[in-house]
Amino acid sequence: MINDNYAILALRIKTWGQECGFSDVRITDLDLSSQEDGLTSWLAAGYHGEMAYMATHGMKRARAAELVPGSVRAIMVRMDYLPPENPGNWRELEWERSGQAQQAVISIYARGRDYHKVLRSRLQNLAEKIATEIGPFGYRVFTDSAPVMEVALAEKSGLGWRGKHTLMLSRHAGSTFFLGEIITDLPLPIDQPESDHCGSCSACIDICPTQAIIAPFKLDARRCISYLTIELKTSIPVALRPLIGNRVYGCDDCQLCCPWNKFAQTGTQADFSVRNGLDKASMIDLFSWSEADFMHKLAGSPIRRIGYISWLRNLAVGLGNARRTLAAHDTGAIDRALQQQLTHSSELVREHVIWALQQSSEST
Ligand code: B12
Ligand code: SF4
Ligand code: SF4
Repeated sequence: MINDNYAILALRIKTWGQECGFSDVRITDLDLSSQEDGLTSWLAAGYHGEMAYMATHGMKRARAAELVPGSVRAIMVRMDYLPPENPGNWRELEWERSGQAQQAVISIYARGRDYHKVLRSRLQNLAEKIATEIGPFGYRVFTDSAPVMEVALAEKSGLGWRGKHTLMLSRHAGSTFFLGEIITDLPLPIDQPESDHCGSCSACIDICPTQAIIAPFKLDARRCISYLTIELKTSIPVALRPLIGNRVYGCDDCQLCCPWNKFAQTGTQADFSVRNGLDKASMIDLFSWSEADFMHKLAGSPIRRIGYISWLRNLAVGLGNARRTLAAHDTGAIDRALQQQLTHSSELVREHVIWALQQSSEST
């Protein structure tokens, strides 16, 4: 194919991408050598905590070309995830819920179907559409599934710029979207990066409950609530527990406060509609789920990946934090829920439940 034809193909891929449910599609080369120093120092500082896969893959994350032999480009996609039924004042509602100590706050991205499944199938549709038009070509689709620095690739492709919270931001869509890519051997023309629009703002750094954003563009994952409630499999450090509040799965605070998220786009995928009332659930209700309930109700949800033990651990921390906001005579329902799990077979669960029962308004 001659160059002009690749330029036309690139335009058509962008249109097909939109037909497959992506709000934006950009193309970049695979050179992430400028990220290698940053990645090395991030790993050397131990900011990845217990995410062993981050260390295992090491520099591979900055060498996307090694993932698919002969590959030269990444077709980067953005998929917006605010639930289709999203109310316009979603950010106010989210803040309100974080202030309601007994309500469970589950990160918005995790209230519907697992995005890995949704993006992978839409990316596969896009790749098959390309193959139908041009014949077989070399590719693999990824979303969060390969050791590759997706935000850095997306930044190069011009999907947006990297905010000081380290996430990708778009002037047209804020940051409430997932990234995915098709790594391919097609030598498509590349797009230009976007400039930085954070300016002097530092709202995300200031608001982070655990001060995980230790400097602009630099996150100590070990302090991030998303890491503590999703990635960490062991005991949550006691000093950080009170700061987690009622966030029982993930955290959205650094995005909720970001001025660019007034441009956040409602997703078009029915898959991201809220399931099981996870935007309105109380911690006591969720804590009463049996393991069978957890497995059944959360089938197809990203939350199931953490497993029932981490789920109970997180809820115990949230309930302990709620207990601290209540007068001693108002803690009855929480105490009963916690006491029922005091004999749980998991040492991890018991330890967090005991901690929770020790929290009281007098101890603050
Ligand atoms: C590991 C991981 C996490 C970890 C670590 C996050 C992180 N910022 O590194 C944890 C579990 C904490 C996490 C949390 C979340 N994640 Co996450 N995560 C990833 C994953 C798998 C890898 C990211 C990575 O490589 N981190 C490693 C470090 C080295 O990356 P880095 O920030 O790019 O590091 C650079 C800087 O540190 C810089 N640097 C280092 N030192 C210094 C010093 C100075 C002075 C400067 C300027 C720079 C600098 O250099 C490094 C290299 O460029 C990606 C998917 C993927 N495959 O890329 C999703 C991904 C980034 N996560 C995503 C999401 C949605 C989230 C959450 C919002 C989920 C939630 N609601 O709870 C939170 C947000 C937390 C946050 N503020 O980042 C999305 C982001 C989409 C978007 N709009 O950008 C991604 C892209 C997944 C996807 N496919 O959609 N995540
Ligand atoms: S996700 Fe929450 S804990 Fe993590 S950096 Fe953002 S505000 Fe901080
Ligand atoms: S809150 Fe401010 S500093 Fe943080 S990402 Fe948004 S614009 Fe950038």
